[in-house]
Amino acid sequence: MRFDIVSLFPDFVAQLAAHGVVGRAGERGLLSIHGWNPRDHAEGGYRRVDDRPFGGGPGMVMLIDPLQAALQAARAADPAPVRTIYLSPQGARLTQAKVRELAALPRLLLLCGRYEGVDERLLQAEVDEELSIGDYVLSGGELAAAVVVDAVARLLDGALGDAESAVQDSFEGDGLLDCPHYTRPVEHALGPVPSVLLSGNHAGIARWRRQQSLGRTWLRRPDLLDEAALSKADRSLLADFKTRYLQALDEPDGDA
Ligand code: 9D3
Repeated sequence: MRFDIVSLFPDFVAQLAAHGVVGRAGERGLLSIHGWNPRDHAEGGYRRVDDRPFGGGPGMVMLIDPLQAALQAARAADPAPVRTIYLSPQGARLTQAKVRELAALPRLLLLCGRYEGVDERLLQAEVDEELSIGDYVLSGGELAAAVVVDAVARLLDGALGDAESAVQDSFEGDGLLDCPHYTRPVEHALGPVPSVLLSGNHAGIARWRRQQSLGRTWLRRPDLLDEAALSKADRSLLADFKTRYLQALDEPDGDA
């Protein structure tokens, strides 16, 4: 899969391509990342890429022409059809379902804004889709583009090692949060490892993990529980978790 990133910060793109799952996927030839700097497509000695907003107000707005030229150069660099995505606070929220959709495409062209944003006419003419990564304020679209690339890259066939598995993760599997994890030592000043995990009873371990996943989702992300398809056994595990959780709240010195 090919990613093109239009950004005023080309170093950022290089960093993204050099590390982690994304870097390794690049080394394995599963993806490539190409940066395009609108400043390289700006006219005149000053190489302006922004100007003051019509109507007044604070901040600057990115000019149409350098962005359009950068987008066109990126598109022309490869014949595969490309979806153009603008990362912006006004976009639809990125979800794992959207990530899966994007991972099936041959190319993505990611447009990163800076300053107050981009001239609306450029967006109307050149952008297929607008995405946000969440309800908090970033300084620009670059970190959001990195999130998109990372989330998409790990879904590409062969991107994850044997130990890593996309299917096991929250949101990729059954829409529940993950269970707690423990490793050595068994005895530690911070507490013991739950005995069921040391029992060798694989059915018991699976049941405990499922119950922890259900219980933690109920406690921390009840919104996810509304969407999850729970079996009869799941509902009984969760009911038991709730009973024991509420009992523990009643016992002032309870460790559970
Ligand atoms: C403080 C400036 N704001 C005035 C009301 C508007 C604003 C402009 C540009 C807020 C943030 C930004 C830069 N953000 C992004 O480009 C961005 C973003 C984000 O801020 N949050 C979540 N997802 C994204 S994707 C791109």
